[in-house]
Amino acid sequence: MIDLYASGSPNVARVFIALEELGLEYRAFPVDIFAGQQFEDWFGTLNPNRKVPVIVDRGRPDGPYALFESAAILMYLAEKCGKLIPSGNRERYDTIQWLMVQVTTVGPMMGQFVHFSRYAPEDLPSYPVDRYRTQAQRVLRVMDQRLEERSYLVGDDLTVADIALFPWCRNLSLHFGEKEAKAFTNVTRWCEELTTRPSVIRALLAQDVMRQKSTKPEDAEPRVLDRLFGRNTVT
Ligand SMILES: N[C@@H](CCC(=O)N[C@@H](CS)C(=O)NCC(=O)O)C(=O)O
Repeated sequence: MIDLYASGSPNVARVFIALEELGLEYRAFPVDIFAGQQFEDWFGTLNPNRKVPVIVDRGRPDGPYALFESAAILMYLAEKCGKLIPSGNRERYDTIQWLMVQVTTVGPMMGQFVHFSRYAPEDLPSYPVDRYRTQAQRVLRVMDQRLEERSYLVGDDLTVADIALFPWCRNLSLHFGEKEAKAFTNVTRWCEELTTRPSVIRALLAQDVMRQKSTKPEDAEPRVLDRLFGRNTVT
């Protein structure tokens, strides 16, 4: 049994997708980020970095094991089941390479773009939001080229790299507008295909349940938002 500490965010969606794709037995527990639950003592013992997702694998012979960072969780689950990471040396490192593109570029650039577009003070110059938009769009073009020649990022089969990158990519029209999003033709085709997979449909529904059980960003108390966003405070 895997326990997943979750929210309704893209970083958590990828873990729901992997659990569903691998057919693992799991339970999901919402952590109410916009109510500041990640700062409670019990959560710090699971993840000292105080972010979701976290999993606890309760099925190990050597006792429960807690793991955080969504990409590390994807690799752990894939290796546990011997699926979603190819065994051939080149394909394996191609998978890790594209997983790293999520960790180092798509995740941080999209995350900061969304932060500055939604939460920055209105009088802030447009430099940060422009910078994160162009950097996100640049790496999306790289992905788009890669997907021109293959069904998935590594080849003909789904890997953890696709699962890691899909949650940010599936909402491009929401972030950049329909016209700009559609220009990423191959990313759009790949997202549409992934969206119809039964495991992805189940995962996104499970993610939605987490969202419904949590405080909405617009209802968060200002002091929680300040702490969450690290405004003038280090947590
Ligand atoms: N690199 C981390 C990012 C995790 C992350 O940023 N989680 C957010 C939810 S999307 C969170 O828990 N934020 C709470 C906070 O920053 O206080 C991962 O991929 O797991």
